[in-house]
Amino acid sequence: MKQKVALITGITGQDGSYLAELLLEKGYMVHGIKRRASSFNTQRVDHLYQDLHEHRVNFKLHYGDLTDSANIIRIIQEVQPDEIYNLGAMSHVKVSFDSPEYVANVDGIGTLRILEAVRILGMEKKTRIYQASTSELYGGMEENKNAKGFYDESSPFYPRSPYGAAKIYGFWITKNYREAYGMFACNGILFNHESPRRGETFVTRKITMATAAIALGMQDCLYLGNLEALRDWGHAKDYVRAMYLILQQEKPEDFVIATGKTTKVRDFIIMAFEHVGFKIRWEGQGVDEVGVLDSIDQEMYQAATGEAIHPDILQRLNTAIIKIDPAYFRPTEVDLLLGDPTKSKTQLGWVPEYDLEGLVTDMMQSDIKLVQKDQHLKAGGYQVLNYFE
Ligand code: NDP
Ligand code: GDR
Repeated sequence: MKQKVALITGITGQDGSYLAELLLEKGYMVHGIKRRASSFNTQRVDHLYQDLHEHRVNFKLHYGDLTDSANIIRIIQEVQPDEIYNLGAMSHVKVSFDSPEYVANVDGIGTLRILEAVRILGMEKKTRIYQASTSELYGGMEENKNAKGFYDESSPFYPRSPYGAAKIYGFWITKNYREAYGMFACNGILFNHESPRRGETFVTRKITMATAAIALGMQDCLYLGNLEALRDWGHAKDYVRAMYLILQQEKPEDFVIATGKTTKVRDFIIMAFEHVGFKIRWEGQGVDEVGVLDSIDQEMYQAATGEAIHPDILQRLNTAIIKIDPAYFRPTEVDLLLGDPTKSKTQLGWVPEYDLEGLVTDMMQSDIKLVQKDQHLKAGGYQVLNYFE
Protein backbone atom coordinates (compact mmCIF):
# COMPACT_ATOMS: atom_id res chain seq x y z
CA MET A 1 0.00 0.00 0.00
CA LYS A 2 1.25 3.50 -0.85
CA GLN A 3 2.57 5.42 2.14
CA LYS A 4 0.23 8.26 3.11
CA VAL A 5 1.63 11.77 3.20
CA ALA A 6 0.51 14.40 5.73
CA LEU A 7 1.37 18.07 5.99
CA ILE A 8 0.94 19.73 9.40
CA THR A 9 0.98 23.49 9.85
CA GLY A 10 1.73 24.43 13.47
CA ILE A 11 3.80 21.25 13.91
CA THR A 12 5.99 22.97 16.53
CA GLY A 13 2.95 23.62 18.76
CA GLN A 14 1.30 21.42 21.37
CA ASP A 15 -1.14 19.66 19.04
CA GLY A 16 1.20 19.55 16.06
CA SER A 17 3.77 17.60 18.03
CA TYR A 18 1.30 14.98 19.32
CA LEU A 19 -0.33 14.65 15.91
CA ALA A 20 3.05 14.14 14.23
CA GLU A 21 3.79 11.32 16.69
CA LEU A 22 0.42 9.70 16.03
CA LEU A 23 0.76 9.86 12.23
CA LEU A 24 4.33 8.53 12.33
CA GLU A 25 3.07 5.62 14.42
CA LYS A 26 0.50 4.97 11.70
CA GLY A 27 3.21 4.82 9.05
CA TYR A 28 2.71 8.27 7.46
CA MET A 29 5.37 10.41 5.87
CA VAL A 30 4.95 13.56 7.96
CA HIS A 31 5.88 17.03 6.69
CA GLY A 32 5.58 20.07 8.89
CA ILE A 33 5.81 23.82 8.46
CA LYS A 34 7.98 25.65 10.95
CA ARG A 35 8.55 29.39 11.21
CA ARG A 36 12.00 30.81 10.96
CA ALA A 37 12.93 32.24 14.36
CA SER A 38 16.11 33.74 15.76
CA SER A 39 16.36 30.85 18.21
CA PHE A 40 15.23 27.22 18.04
CA ASN A 41 11.46 26.73 18.24
CA THR A 42 11.32 23.00 17.57
CA GLN A 43 11.70 21.64 21.13
CA ARG A 44 8.37 19.80 20.99
CA VAL A 45 9.37 17.82 17.88
CA ASP A 46 13.14 17.53 18.28
CA HIS A 47 12.76 13.90 19.36
CA LEU A 48 11.15 13.15 15.97
CA TYR A 49 13.95 14.68 13.94
CA GLN A 50 15.58 12.41 11.37
CA ASP A 51 18.84 13.11 9.62
CA LEU A 52 17.89 13.94 6.05
CA HIS A 53 20.98 12.12 4.80
CA GLU A 54 19.48 8.85 5.97
CA HIS A 55 17.45 6.55 3.80
CA ARG A 56 13.66 6.39 4.21
CA VAL A 57 13.16 9.58 6.16
CA ASN A 58 9.56 9.87 7.42
CA PHE A 59 9.68 13.29 9.03
CA LYS A 60 10.64 16.54 7.36
CA LEU A 61 10.27 20.19 8.33
CA HIS A 62 9.94 23.06 5.87
CA TYR A 63 10.36 26.75 6.60
CA GLY A 64 7.14 28.62 6.03
CA ASP A 65 4.45 30.93 7.29
CA LEU A 66 0.68 31.05 6.97
CA THR A 67 0.92 34.70 5.89
CA ASP A 68 2.92 33.76 2.80
CA SER A 69 0.76 32.38 -0.04
CA ALA A 70 3.62 31.64 -2.43
CA ASN A 71 5.42 29.67 0.25
CA ILE A 72 2.30 27.66 1.09
CA ILE A 73 1.63 26.84 -2.56
CA ARG A 74 5.23 25.78 -3.13
CA ILE A 75 5.31 23.49 -0.08
CA ILE A 76 1.99 21.83 -0.95
CA GLN A 77 3.14 21.34 -4.54
CA GLU A 78 6.41 19.79 -3.39
CA VAL A 79 4.91 17.60 -0.66
CA GLN A 80 1.74 16.46 -2.51
CA PRO A 81 -0.05 15.68 0.77
CA ASP A 82 -2.99 13.31 1.06
CA GLU A 83 -3.99 15.11 4.25
CA ILE A 84 -3.33 18.64 5.49
CA TYR A 85 -3.86 19.47 9.15
CA ASN A 86 -4.05 23.26 9.47
CA LEU A 87 -3.10 23.73 13.13
CA GLY A 88 -0.93 26.83 12.71
CA ALA A 89 -2.35 29.87 14.47
CA MET A 90 -1.69 32.65 16.92
CA SER A 91 -3.67 30.70 19.49
CA HIS A 92 -3.64 32.89 22.61
CA VAL A 93 -7.02 34.56 23.16
CA LYS A 94 -5.73 37.37 25.40
CA VAL A 95 -2.82 38.17 23.04
CA SER A 96 -5.28 38.41 20.13
CA PHE A 97 -6.56 41.66 21.65
CA ASP A 98 -3.02 43.07 21.34
CA SER A 99 -2.40 42.10 17.70
CA PRO A 100 -5.83 41.59 16.14
CA GLU A 101 -4.79 42.32 12.57
CA TYR A 102 -1.99 39.76 12.62
CA VAL A 103 -4.36 37.21 14.14
CA ALA A 104 -6.94 37.83 11.41
CA ASN A 105 -4.21 37.35 8.81
CA VAL A 106 -2.83 34.10 10.23
CA ASP A 107 -5.86 32.44 11.81
CA GLY A 108 -8.45 33.67 9.30
CA ILE A 109 -6.83 34.34 5.93
CA GLY A 110 -4.18 31.69 6.62
CA THR A 111 -6.94 29.09 6.36
CA LEU A 112 -8.04 30.53 3.02
CA ARG A 113 -4.44 30.38 1.78
CA ILE A 114 -4.32 26.63 2.44
CA LEU A 115 -7.66 25.98 0.75
CA GLU A 116 -6.80 28.16 -2.25
CA ALA A 117 -3.38 26.56 -2.63
CA VAL A 118 -5.01 23.13 -2.89
CA ARG A 119 -7.47 24.48 -5.43
CA ILE A 120 -4.87 26.35 -7.50
CA LEU A 121 -2.78 23.18 -7.66
CA GLY A 122 -5.81 21.16 -8.80
CA MET A 123 -5.54 18.88 -5.76
CA GLU A 124 -9.17 19.24 -4.58
CA LYS A 125 -9.88 15.56 -5.10
CA LYS A 126 -6.57 14.30 -3.75
CA THR A 127 -6.03 16.28 -0.55
CA ARG A 128 -8.18 16.17 2.58
CA ILE A 129 -8.03 19.21 4.86
CA TYR A 130 -8.54 19.46 8.61
CA GLN A 131 -9.18 22.95 10.00
CA ALA A 132 -8.46 23.60 13.69
CA SER A 133 -11.69 25.29 14.71
CA THR A 134 -12.45 26.08 18.30
CA SER A 135 -15.05 26.34 21.04
CA GLU A 136 -14.14 30.05 21.09
CA LEU A 137 -16.52 30.36 18.11
CA TYR A 138 -19.43 29.89 20.51
CA GLY A 139 -18.45 32.45 23.11
CA GLY A 140 -19.88 32.27 26.61
CA MET A 141 -23.37 31.33 27.75
CA GLU A 142 -24.02 34.83 29.05
CA GLU A 143 -24.08 36.30 25.52
CA ASN A 144 -24.97 33.26 23.44
CA LYS A 145 -28.57 33.26 24.64
CA ASN A 146 -29.81 30.80 22.01
CA ALA A 147 -27.50 28.04 23.18
CA LYS A 148 -28.99 25.06 25.01
CA GLY A 149 -26.66 25.16 28.02
CA PHE A 150 -24.02 23.20 26.12
CA TYR A 151 -22.60 23.46 22.62
CA ASP A 152 -22.89 20.97 19.78
CA GLU A 153 -22.52 21.06 15.99
CA SER A 154 -25.83 22.94 15.59
CA SER A 155 -25.23 25.64 18.21
CA PRO A 156 -25.05 29.30 17.18
CA PHE A 157 -21.74 31.21 17.27
CA TYR A 158 -20.92 34.37 19.22
CA PRO A 159 -17.13 34.94 19.27
CA ARG A 160 -15.80 37.17 22.03
CA SER A 161 -12.26 37.99 20.88
CA PRO A 162 -10.28 38.90 17.75
CA TYR A 163 -9.06 35.27 17.92
CA GLY A 164 -12.63 33.93 17.91
CA ALA A 165 -13.60 36.33 15.11
CA ALA A 166 -10.63 35.25 12.97
CA LYS A 167 -11.33 31.56 13.60
CA ILE A 168 -14.97 32.01 12.61
CA TYR A 169 -13.77 33.07 9.16
CA GLY A 170 -11.58 29.95 9.07
CA PHE A 171 -14.60 27.83 9.99
CA TRP A 172 -16.93 29.25 7.34
CA ILE A 173 -14.39 29.38 4.52
CA THR A 174 -13.58 25.72 5.15
CA LYS A 175 -17.27 24.83 5.01
CA ASN A 176 -17.72 27.01 1.93
CA TYR A 177 -14.88 25.35 -0.01
CA ARG A 178 -16.37 21.97 0.88
CA GLU A 179 -19.75 23.00 -0.51
CA ALA A 180 -18.49 25.08 -3.45
CA TYR A 181 -15.74 22.82 -4.77
CA GLY A 182 -16.57 19.44 -3.29
CA MET A 183 -13.39 19.45 -1.25
CA PHE A 184 -12.89 17.06 1.68
CA ALA A 185 -12.45 19.92 4.13
CA CYS A 186 -13.60 19.53 7.74
CA ASN A 187 -13.73 21.57 10.92
CA GLY A 188 -12.87 19.98 14.22
CA ILE A 189 -14.50 22.27 16.79
CA LEU A 190 -12.22 21.41 19.67
CA PHE A 191 -12.78 22.52 23.24
CA ASN A 192 -9.78 23.35 25.43
CA HIS A 193 -7.18 20.61 25.55
CA GLU A 194 -4.02 20.65 27.57
CA SER A 195 -0.96 18.53 28.28
CA PRO A 196 2.58 18.72 29.61
CA ARG A 197 3.41 20.33 26.24
CA ARG A 198 0.83 23.13 26.63
CA GLY A 199 2.27 26.64 26.15
CA GLU A 200 3.37 28.11 29.48
CA THR A 201 1.03 31.14 29.30
CA PHE A 202 -2.23 29.19 29.03
CA VAL A 203 -3.96 28.96 32.37
CA THR A 204 -3.65 25.21 33.09
CA ARG A 205 0.07 25.04 32.34
CA LYS A 206 0.69 28.29 34.15
CA ILE A 207 -0.99 26.73 37.18
CA THR A 208 0.79 23.36 37.06
CA MET A 209 4.20 24.95 36.51
CA ALA A 210 3.68 27.44 39.32
CA THR A 211 2.29 24.80 41.68
CA ALA A 212 5.38 22.65 41.16
CA ALA A 213 7.67 25.67 41.55
CA ILE A 214 5.94 26.90 44.72
CA ALA A 215 5.95 23.41 46.25
CA LEU A 216 9.66 23.01 45.57
CA GLY A 217 10.56 26.42 46.94
CA MET A 218 11.48 27.96 43.59
CA GLN A 219 8.64 30.51 43.40
CA ASP A 220 6.64 32.53 45.94
CA CYS A 221 3.40 33.39 44.28
CA LEU A 222 1.12 32.69 41.33
CA TYR A 223 -0.67 35.68 39.73
CA LEU A 224 -3.87 34.92 37.83
CA GLY A 225 -6.91 36.65 36.31
CA ASN A 226 -10.52 35.43 36.24
CA LEU A 227 -10.88 32.38 38.49
CA GLU A 228 -14.61 31.98 37.80
CA ALA A 229 -14.32 31.06 34.11
CA LEU A 230 -15.48 27.51 33.31
CA ARG A 231 -13.77 25.35 30.70
CA ASP A 232 -14.32 21.89 29.22
CA TRP A 233 -10.75 20.59 29.51
CA GLY A 234 -9.44 17.43 27.84
CA HIS A 235 -6.04 15.96 27.04
CA ALA A 236 -4.32 16.96 23.77
CA LYS A 237 -3.24 13.36 23.12
CA ASP A 238 -6.90 12.30 22.97
CA TYR A 239 -7.85 15.29 20.82
CA VAL A 240 -5.27 14.70 18.05
CA ARG A 241 -6.72 11.20 17.65
CA ALA A 242 -10.04 12.84 16.89
CA MET A 243 -8.41 15.07 14.23
CA TYR A 244 -7.07 11.98 12.49
CA LEU A 245 -10.44 10.19 12.68
CA ILE A 246 -12.27 13.19 11.19
CA LEU A 247 -10.18 12.91 8.01
CA GLN A 248 -10.72 9.12 7.74
CA GLN A 249 -14.53 9.37 7.41
CA GLU A 250 -16.37 8.62 4.20
CA LYS A 251 -17.96 12.06 4.05
CA PRO A 252 -16.45 15.41 5.07
CA GLU A 253 -18.24 16.80 8.12
CA ASP A 254 -17.65 19.04 11.13
CA PHE A 255 -17.34 17.59 14.64
CA VAL A 256 -17.36 18.90 18.20
CA ILE A 257 -14.60 17.36 20.34
CA ALA A 258 -15.11 17.85 24.07
CA THR A 259 -15.38 15.92 27.32
CA GLY A 260 -18.92 17.02 28.24
CA LYS A 261 -17.78 18.29 31.65
CA THR A 262 -16.90 21.80 32.68
CA THR A 263 -14.71 23.00 35.55
CA LYS A 264 -13.87 26.37 37.08
CA VAL A 265 -10.32 27.73 36.82
CA ARG A 266 -10.45 27.93 40.63
CA ASP A 267 -11.14 24.19 40.87
CA PHE A 268 -8.29 23.39 38.50
CA ILE A 269 -6.00 25.32 40.88
CA ILE A 270 -7.33 23.33 43.83
CA MET A 271 -6.70 20.04 41.99
CA ALA A 272 -3.14 21.00 41.04
CA PHE A 273 -2.23 22.05 44.58
CA GLU A 274 -3.92 18.95 46.02
CA HIS A 275 -1.57 16.85 43.89
CA VAL A 276 1.34 18.03 46.08
CA GLY A 277 -0.74 17.82 49.29
CA PHE A 278 -1.48 21.56 49.58
CA LYS A 279 -4.83 22.87 50.75
CA ILE A 280 -5.78 26.42 49.71
CA ARG A 281 -7.95 28.80 51.77
CA TRP A 282 -9.60 31.65 49.84
CA GLU A 283 -9.74 35.10 51.45
CA GLY A 284 -10.88 38.52 50.24
CA GLN A 285 -12.99 39.34 47.19
CA GLY A 286 -12.59 40.41 43.56
CA VAL A 287 -9.07 41.62 42.72
CA ASP A 288 -8.25 41.59 46.45
CA GLU A 289 -8.87 37.87 46.68
CA VAL A 290 -5.92 35.69 47.64
CA GLY A 291 -5.31 31.96 47.96
CA VAL A 292 -3.63 31.21 51.25
CA LEU A 293 -1.60 28.04 51.92
CA ASP A 294 -3.82 26.48 54.60
CA SER A 295 -2.16 23.11 55.24
CA ILE A 296 0.24 20.54 53.82
CA ASP A 297 -0.22 16.79 53.77
CA GLN A 298 3.33 15.49 54.17
CA GLU A 299 2.62 12.04 52.75
CA MET A 300 1.01 13.41 49.61
CA TYR A 301 3.86 15.88 49.19
CA GLN A 302 6.42 13.11 49.42
CA ALA A 303 4.49 10.83 47.08
CA ALA A 304 4.30 13.60 44.46
CA THR A 305 7.83 14.97 44.72
CA GLY A 306 9.83 12.05 46.10
CA GLU A 307 11.31 14.53 48.57
CA ALA A 308 10.82 15.55 52.17
CA ILE A 309 9.03 18.87 52.57
CA HIS A 310 11.10 21.83 51.51
CA PRO A 311 11.85 23.90 54.68
CA ASP A 312 10.97 27.21 52.95
CA ILE A 313 7.47 25.91 52.34
CA LEU A 314 6.66 25.17 55.95
CA GLN A 315 7.41 28.82 56.73
CA ARG A 316 4.91 29.89 54.09
CA LEU A 317 1.88 28.31 55.81
CA ASN A 318 -0.89 30.90 56.20
CA THR A 319 0.68 33.20 53.62
CA ALA A 320 -0.85 34.12 50.25
CA ILE A 321 0.51 32.02 47.39
CA ILE A 322 -2.14 32.96 44.82
CA LYS A 323 -3.00 36.57 43.95
CA ILE A 324 -5.17 38.27 41.36
CA ASP A 325 -3.62 40.55 38.75
CA PRO A 326 -6.19 42.52 36.70
CA ALA A 327 -3.72 42.52 33.77
CA TYR A 328 -4.84 38.94 33.07
CA PHE A 329 -8.51 39.87 32.63
CA ARG A 330 -9.77 40.10 29.06
CA PRO A 331 -11.77 43.03 27.58
CA THR A 332 -14.50 40.49 26.79
CA GLU A 333 -14.46 37.09 28.51
CA VAL A 334 -16.01 33.72 27.70
CA ASP A 335 -17.68 32.72 30.96
CA LEU A 336 -18.57 29.09 30.32
CA LEU A 337 -17.67 26.44 27.75
CA LEU A 338 -19.27 23.02 27.77
CA GLY A 339 -19.30 20.74 24.73
CA ASP A 340 -21.51 17.83 23.74
CA PRO A 341 -19.32 15.16 22.09
CA THR A 342 -22.23 12.81 21.21
CA LYS A 343 -21.67 13.04 17.44
CA SER A 344 -17.92 12.39 17.64
CA LYS A 345 -18.43 9.50 20.05
CA THR A 346 -21.09 7.78 17.96
CA GLN A 347 -19.87 8.61 14.45
CA LEU A 348 -16.09 8.65 14.90
CA GLY A 349 -16.01 6.10 17.71
CA TRP A 350 -13.83 8.58 19.56
CA VAL A 351 -13.26 7.68 23.22
CA PRO A 352 -10.98 9.89 25.34
CA GLU A 353 -8.57 8.05 27.63
CA TYR A 354 -7.91 10.88 30.09
CA ASP A 355 -10.33 12.49 32.52
CA LEU A 356 -9.53 15.80 34.23
CA GLU A 357 -7.83 14.10 37.15
CA GLY A 358 -5.61 12.11 34.77
CA LEU A 359 -4.78 15.31 32.91
CA VAL A 360 -3.81 17.20 36.06
CA THR A 361 -1.71 14.25 37.25
CA ASP A 362 0.10 14.01 33.89
CA MET A 363 0.83 17.76 33.85
CA MET A 364 1.89 17.91 37.51
CA GLN A 365 4.20 14.90 37.24
CA SER A 366 5.90 16.43 34.23
CA ASP A 367 6.24 19.92 35.72
CA ILE A 368 7.59 18.59 39.03
CA LYS A 369 10.37 16.87 37.05
CA LEU A 370 11.09 20.06 35.11
CA VAL A 371 11.33 22.16 38.27
CA GLN A 372 13.50 19.53 39.96
CA LYS A 373 15.89 19.73 37.02
CA ASP A 374 16.08 23.50 37.47
CA GLN A 375 16.58 23.03 41.21
CA HIS A 376 19.69 20.97 40.49
CA LEU A 377 20.96 23.54 38.00
CA LYS A 378 20.38 26.34 40.51
CA ALA A 379 22.15 24.38 43.24
CA GLY A 380 25.08 23.96 40.82
CA GLY A 381 25.26 27.74 40.35
CA TYR A 382 23.64 27.82 36.90
CA GLN A 383 21.05 30.41 35.92
CA VAL A 384 17.49 29.12 35.58
CA LEU A 385 14.40 30.68 34.03
CA ASN A 386 12.60 33.37 35.93
CA TYR A 387 9.80 31.69 37.88
CA PHE A 388 8.01 34.93 38.74
CA GLU A 389 6.92 35.77 35.18
P1 NDP B 1 0.05 26.31 19.91
O1 NDP B 1 0.00 27.77 20.19
O2 NDP B 1 0.75 25.40 20.84
O3 NDP B 1 0.71 26.10 18.45
C1 NDP B 1 0.44 26.96 17.40
C2 NDP B 1 1.34 26.62 16.24
O4 NDP B 1 1.08 27.54 15.16
C3 NDP B 1 2.83 26.73 16.54
O5 NDP B 1 3.53 25.72 15.85
C4 NDP B 1 3.19 28.09 15.96
O6 NDP B 1 4.55 28.22 15.61
C5 NDP B 1 2.32 28.06 14.71
N1 NDP B 1 2.14 29.39 14.11
C6 NDP B 1 1.81 30.54 14.71
N2 NDP B 1 1.78 31.55 13.83
C7 NDP B 1 2.08 31.00 12.63
C8 NDP B 1 2.24 31.54 11.32
N3 NDP B 1 2.09 32.84 11.07
N4 NDP B 1 2.56 30.69 10.31
C9 NDP B 1 2.76 29.36 10.55
N5 NDP B 1 2.63 28.81 11.77
C10 NDP B 1 2.31 29.63 12.79
O7 NDP B 1 -1.46 25.85 19.69
P2 NDP B 1 -2.14 24.41 19.95
O8 NDP B 1 -1.23 23.37 19.49
O9 NDP B 1 -2.68 24.39 21.32
O10 NDP B 1 -3.40 24.50 18.98
C11 NDP B 1 -3.34 24.04 17.63
C12 NDP B 1 -4.46 24.69 16.84
O11 NDP B 1 -5.71 24.34 17.40
C13 NDP B 1 -4.44 26.22 16.80
O12 NDP B 1 -4.92 26.61 15.55
C14 NDP B 1 -5.42 26.61 17.88
O13 NDP B 1 -5.96 27.88 17.62
C15 NDP B 1 -6.44 25.51 17.76
N6 NDP B 1 -7.18 25.15 18.96
C16 NDP B 1 -6.52 24.85 20.12
C17 NDP B 1 -7.21 24.44 21.24
C18 NDP B 1 -6.50 24.09 22.52
O14 NDP B 1 -7.18 24.04 23.56
N7 NDP B 1 -5.22 23.82 22.50
C19 NDP B 1 -8.69 24.31 21.21
C20 NDP B 1 -9.27 24.61 19.93
C21 NDP B 1 -8.54 25.01 18.85
P3 NDP B 1 5.66 28.65 16.73
O15 NDP B 1 5.99 27.39 17.48
O16 NDP B 1 6.77 29.15 15.87
O17 NDP B 1 5.02 29.70 17.58
P1 GDR C 1 -8.65 29.99 26.43
O1 GDR C 1 -7.45 29.41 27.31
O2 GDR C 1 -8.71 31.46 26.44
O3 GDR C 1 -9.88 29.25 26.86
O4 GDR C 1 -8.21 29.55 24.96
P2 GDR C 1 -6.61 30.05 28.51
O5 GDR C 1 -5.96 28.92 29.18
O6 GDR C 1 -5.75 31.17 28.02
O7 GDR C 1 -7.74 30.69 29.46
C1 GDR C 1 -8.74 29.90 30.07
C2 GDR C 1 -9.50 30.74 31.07
O8 GDR C 1 -8.64 31.03 32.18
C3 GDR C 1 -8.79 32.39 32.54
N1 GDR C 1 -7.58 32.86 33.23
C4 GDR C 1 -6.35 32.97 32.69
N2 GDR C 1 -5.90 32.67 31.44
C5 GDR C 1 -4.57 32.85 31.18
N3 GDR C 1 -4.09 32.52 29.98
N4 GDR C 1 -3.72 33.35 32.14
C6 GDR C 1 -4.14 33.68 33.39
O9 GDR C 1 -3.36 34.13 34.22
C7 GDR C 1 -5.52 33.47 33.68
N5 GDR C 1 -6.27 33.64 34.81
C8 GDR C 1 -7.51 33.27 34.51
C9 GDR C 1 -9.03 33.10 31.22
O10 GDR C 1 -9.60 34.38 31.44
C10 GDR C 1 -9.97 32.10 30.55
O11 GDR C 1 -11.28 32.32 30.95
C11 GDR C 1 -7.65 28.26 24.70
C12 GDR C 1 -6.66 28.41 23.53
O12 GDR C 1 -5.94 27.21 23.39
C13 GDR C 1 -7.37 28.71 22.24
O13 GDR C 1 -6.45 28.67 21.15
C14 GDR C 1 -8.47 27.67 22.02
O14 GDR C 1 -9.16 27.94 20.83
C15 GDR C 1 -9.41 27.64 23.20
O15 GDR C 1 -8.67 27.34 24.38
C16 GDR C 1 -10.50 26.60 23.04
